[in-house]
Amino acid sequence: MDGIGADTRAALFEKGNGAIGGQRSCIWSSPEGGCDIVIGKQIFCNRSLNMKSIVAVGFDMDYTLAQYKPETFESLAYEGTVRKLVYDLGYPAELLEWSFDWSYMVRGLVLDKKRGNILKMDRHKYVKVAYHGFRELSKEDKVATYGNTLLRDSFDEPDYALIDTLFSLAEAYLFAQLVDFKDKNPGKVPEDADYSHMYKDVRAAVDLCHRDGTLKQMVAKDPKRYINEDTSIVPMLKMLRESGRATFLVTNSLWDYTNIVMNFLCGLKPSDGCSSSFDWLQYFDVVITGSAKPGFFHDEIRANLFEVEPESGMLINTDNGTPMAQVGSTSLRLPLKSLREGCRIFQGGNVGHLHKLLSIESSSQVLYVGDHIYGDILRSKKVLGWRTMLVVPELEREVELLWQLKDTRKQLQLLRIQRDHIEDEIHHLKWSLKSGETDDASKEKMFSELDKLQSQGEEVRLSHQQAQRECHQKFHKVWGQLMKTGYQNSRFAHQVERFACLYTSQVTNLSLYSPDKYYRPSEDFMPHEFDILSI
Ligand code: U5P
Repeated sequence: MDGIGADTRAALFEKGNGAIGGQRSCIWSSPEGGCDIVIGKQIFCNRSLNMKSIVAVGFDMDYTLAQYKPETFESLAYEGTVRKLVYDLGYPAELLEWSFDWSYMVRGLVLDKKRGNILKMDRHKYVKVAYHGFRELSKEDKVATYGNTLLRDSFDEPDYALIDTLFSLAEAYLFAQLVDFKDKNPGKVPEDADYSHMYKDVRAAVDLCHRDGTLKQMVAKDPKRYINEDTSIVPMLKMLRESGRATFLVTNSLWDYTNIVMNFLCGLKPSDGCSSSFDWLQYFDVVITGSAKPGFFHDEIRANLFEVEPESGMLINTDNGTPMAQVGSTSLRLPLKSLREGCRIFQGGNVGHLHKLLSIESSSQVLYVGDHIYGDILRSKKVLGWRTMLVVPELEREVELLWQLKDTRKQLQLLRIQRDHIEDEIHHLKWSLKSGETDDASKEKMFSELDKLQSQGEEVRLSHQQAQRECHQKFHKVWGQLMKTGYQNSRFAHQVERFACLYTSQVTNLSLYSPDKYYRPSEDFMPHEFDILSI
């Protein structure tokens, strides 16, 4: 690992490279001969990225640098939302008795707002798993509702909602509960509240919890309860800066909250009596709060840029009637007494402002790390041409399980091949019998062969189904594997593949690799090709 100090490296490896569950079962050896990396912490590459051409690395904060604990944080969002539904929007008080299973919903699901259904689909938008509230739809109902290919390209707003951030897990669960509740107690939900209306209420109430202090005040009081501590964030930021890259933060959170969360992540807790410490700013060149992503990524959108005075949180208008006159020029630094090591803090603005602040010449020199396909990754890559890395915390467990279940998965593939083979033989035999060119003795033999094949086929089909169900449930009891739907990539996986140049389970995995690494994707394979290494 070139370019990293020994202390930084030690701190990174202590956390990052420990075996999971005490088993060093799936260690990946770097082809560069550098180090072994636990498979759950690897950075996976969809599109070549040479870190040498990256001059600035940017980070989203919430659910990227700050990993919230869903069991406490999303529960808080859930409880706050229920209270708003009951006290502000007229939903019955019995909702207050409900409880939240934070592990039930997963990212990548799609809510059918009108029908009250929750769907998991593959990359062709074929709906493979469908629930109405918490009741699984029968295959017939599923096909009748979603089987029409013409319908398939319309799984989008406004009739559908995508559960594509971890922030959405609570609202998806509450939506399912409300659908069940309305079906069983039609008179108890507010008049005119159809499923879509209920979804709208839930969405608005969740959003309000994020904006009115319901959540943030609680997190500020006790960050440790809601956010995972991560001692490898500072070494990672140091490593990037030591390697000569500029670092920046672009978050939709406002300054006061950003400061609390970043203090916590960088090891400065309010209990140390330094709630207003700004030491963490030394790890960044620019911090943009209240960025209003994804709009931030469009530089044609005029958004005022304000500089933030860190101590008071006051905003200073940098526009002064001549937008960007000061921002673009290094000689015109604002005379802020609290400026730390050149790090400047802003609110609002757009990507054009950021590029000028960092003297970015080409957008392909920027790597941005985020957790939200739509909010962080899709727009920044598609609109702007930034290089992107998606943080998918679910991946760590998923790849561990893929490894653990390798024998079962192999078995599944074999059963699938066997099933296809038997089906082909059956068709062949049936066809020969139909053609009528065989004598009676041969026909009799063929009939008995057909019987044998049909019962064998049924046996294989059942074994395959059973193994598939077991495998599915090991990943998630209801929705199965995040990145797969049956044998196809899930819709979520398809989006990861299309929009994220890199993806990994945790942002700090960046520091397990050289900051100058050339990330290269594995070879693409079409069904007619074969992996040369597997023969
Ligand atoms: N947030 C909302 N409404 C939501 C979900 C999240 O306002 O429905 C807020 C979070 O509370 C956080 C910000 O302040 O958006 C996420 O910012 P980022 O760091 O991911 O950009």
